[in-house]
Amino acid sequence: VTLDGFELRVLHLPLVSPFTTSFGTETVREVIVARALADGAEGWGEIVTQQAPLYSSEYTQGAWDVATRFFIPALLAERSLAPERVAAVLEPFVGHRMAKAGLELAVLDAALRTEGRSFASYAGAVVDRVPSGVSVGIQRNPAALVDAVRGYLDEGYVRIKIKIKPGRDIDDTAAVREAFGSIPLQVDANSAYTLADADTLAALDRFDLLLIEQPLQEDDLVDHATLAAGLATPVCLDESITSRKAASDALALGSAAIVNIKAGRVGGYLEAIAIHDLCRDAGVPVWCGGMLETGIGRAANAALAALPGFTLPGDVSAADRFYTRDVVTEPAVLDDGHVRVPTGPGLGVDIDADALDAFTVEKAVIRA
Ligand code: OSB
Ligand code: MG
Repeated sequence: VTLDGFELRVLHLPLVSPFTTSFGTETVREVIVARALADGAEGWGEIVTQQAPLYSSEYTQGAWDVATRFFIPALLAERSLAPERVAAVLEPFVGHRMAKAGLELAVLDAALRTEGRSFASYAGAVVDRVPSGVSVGIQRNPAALVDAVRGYLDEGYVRIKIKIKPGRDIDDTAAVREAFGSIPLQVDANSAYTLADADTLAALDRFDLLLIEQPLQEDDLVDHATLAAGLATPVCLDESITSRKAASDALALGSAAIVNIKAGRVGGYLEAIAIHDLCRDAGVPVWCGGMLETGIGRAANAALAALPGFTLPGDVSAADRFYTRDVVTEPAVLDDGHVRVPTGPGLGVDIDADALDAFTVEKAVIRA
């Protein structure tokens, strides 16, 4: 496509309830939406950074700065640019993978809309709906957690993930297991532990969890391998898997038996597909993670999760798990525990311009 420019917006979307993890509580989702202007068409992407660098080193204003100062000028300097070349053009810049991913998605959406082809078909989706799991934040106490989980099970979610942290792990997990029996259940520590906590983490083995997600720090691949060797529960990595190379290293070291794939964290949907392919060849199950996406990233995630190696339910929930109003005209809904894979051109979603404007707190247009 020939790029004419980009529009970036910072959005503030109120959450239906606070979302608490081991690294903090959010009540408003701050996120960047990118619009690529190309050949008279447009394409949409989402930069999934959060307001503060707590989950990863990236954060909204940092992504805004690197995108407007470096990435967008580099992309616009190319006269004509295939979406498959975006990563190569941005490759000299170190890191900032979420910023790269959001811009790549906008270019990809513009190109696919021009061709009239869906992202799902382009990516290699093999199903038209994906099973929907839900990520449940830390609540006031285990009883409140059981209430929250009950609500999601009643809605039809097929897999529950609960957030844990030191002091809010064994009792919370036990309460959910005891209340609901043998439901598909997993836990996510968001890097809150060290190897010194190995005994506590081993105590989770008795709950027959699908997996434990990211118990240790992002760069602790060797410690994750050591921990995994002593646990019955499979270790799944999220934060640590920043690229195809990191995924292949983690598999070689035995640091992960399962991989969470998030396109933002790995620098784009094309890199995410490559990690899917790598894990599939290695016989390692993957599932699609989430970053409280708007309808833009949520549509892309549903398509990604439809690839054949995504054999575990992902954090691909209905939009109303987080938001009362979305920026797309037809927000994702839960139907029989599944979310539909969009089939229209590009991401297959239409932007609700009024909603987008209502949530916008900062906007910039950069032209070629
Ligand atoms: O660790 O998976 C995570 C949200 C923000 C940052 C990190 C994570 C999460 C979630 C939410 O768990 C998943 C979702 O978007 O549904
Ligand atoms: Mg996680």
